[in-house]
Amino acid sequence: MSRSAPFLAALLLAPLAVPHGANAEPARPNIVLILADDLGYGSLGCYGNAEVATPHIDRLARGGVRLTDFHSNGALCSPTRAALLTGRYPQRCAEVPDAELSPVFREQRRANPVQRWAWGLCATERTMPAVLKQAGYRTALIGKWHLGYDAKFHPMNYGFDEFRGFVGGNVDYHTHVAGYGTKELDWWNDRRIANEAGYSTDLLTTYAAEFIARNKDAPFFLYLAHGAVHTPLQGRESARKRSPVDTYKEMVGTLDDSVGMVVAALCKHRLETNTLVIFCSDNGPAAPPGFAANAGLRGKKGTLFEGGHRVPFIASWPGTIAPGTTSDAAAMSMDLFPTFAAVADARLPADRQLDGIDLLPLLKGGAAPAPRDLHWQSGEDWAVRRGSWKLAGKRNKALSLINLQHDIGEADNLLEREPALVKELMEAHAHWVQSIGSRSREHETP
Ligand SMILES: [Ca+2]
Repeated sequence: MSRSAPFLAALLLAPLAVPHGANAEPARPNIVLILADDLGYGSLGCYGNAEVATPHIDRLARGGVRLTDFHSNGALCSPTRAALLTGRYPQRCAEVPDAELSPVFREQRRANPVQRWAWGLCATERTMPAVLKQAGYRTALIGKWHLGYDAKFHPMNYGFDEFRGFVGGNVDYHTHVAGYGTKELDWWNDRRIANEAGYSTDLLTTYAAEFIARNKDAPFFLYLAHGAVHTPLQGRESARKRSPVDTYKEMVGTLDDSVGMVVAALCKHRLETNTLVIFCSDNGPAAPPGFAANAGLRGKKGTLFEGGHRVPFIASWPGTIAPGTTSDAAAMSMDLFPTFAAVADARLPADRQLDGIDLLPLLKGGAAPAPRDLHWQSGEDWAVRRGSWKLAGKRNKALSLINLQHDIGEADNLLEREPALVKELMEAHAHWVQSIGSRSREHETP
């Protein structure tokens, strides 16, 4: 009796341990997107950096798939965020006609046509949060918006149920005052500006954990867009004197702590096997000299060398994505919208062209996506990628042809040796520019 009782108890309890009973509808998966700001390709332990400690992000990578050829759509913050939320090249959707702007921003634009404050995500765009919300998801932006400052560009106009964070490019990590431009408080609770004491990365993490707890019984989409590791260089203890590199390492560490706490919140509410977690960055690094942020890639934030846009990407979904895998398939920020729509079984907008593709089959271990060209444009600089070839240029002139398979450091310019390929890729770029109606500029300063 004493030996059979635990066995009997185990049998009786067994059905309770199954997440979804035979008669229950399977819960729809949650989606957590953690976006780091200005985090370089080589700035994490799992991407070969031996100087920083990123145990939580490394564990996330060990539990899922890590991409080695993932790219931000832009070399700067805003273009990537526009692509990410629309599934489209940012050049399609980042401009707003004068008539749609409030007078103060219209005047700013007149005074300086490339002035960043006057631009934002077109109100007519169908966004990822709007589509997920329509499919029954609770949606939150916790962190950085950076897709327009005018009230008409407020993130809650684009499908987010909740917003905690800042609308600008960066804030002081302690005072939450806008890092440039207005110099005003930029710390929001939904549509109100409301400051709170605390280090911004930690505050955002707390909000994220609270959002998960509040929505544990409903499908949710959490877009945790950290300010870290964007400037200013500020650790948790602002008065402590350290070298810029040491402060930067601490900031990478705060990002890692955040990932650990978000994953812990999912585990606490038993959501880990029903939640897709993505971690990636919005562009290359702007790290202080002396920190090996880019694993030897050429260039950094703001350039169209690999160092400007090849970024870390990790996807974890225990039980659905095989642990400890890597893929060298090329993918881009704009692919996340179609991917999330597939996860949520949500309907993609039928009235406009999406440029991104569903990465879910790849993340689940399937074949690489069908071959496609990838394009970048930053100011007058542009690049096009076909297979392992990358042609980069400025205005109408091609400047370099690189075979990334043999030359990821972009040192060996093959422009003169491959004229036929250069011509093909020039034509591909020209066709792309024509197809998006680009005015060939990005409305942001680094
Ligand atoms: Ca950025």
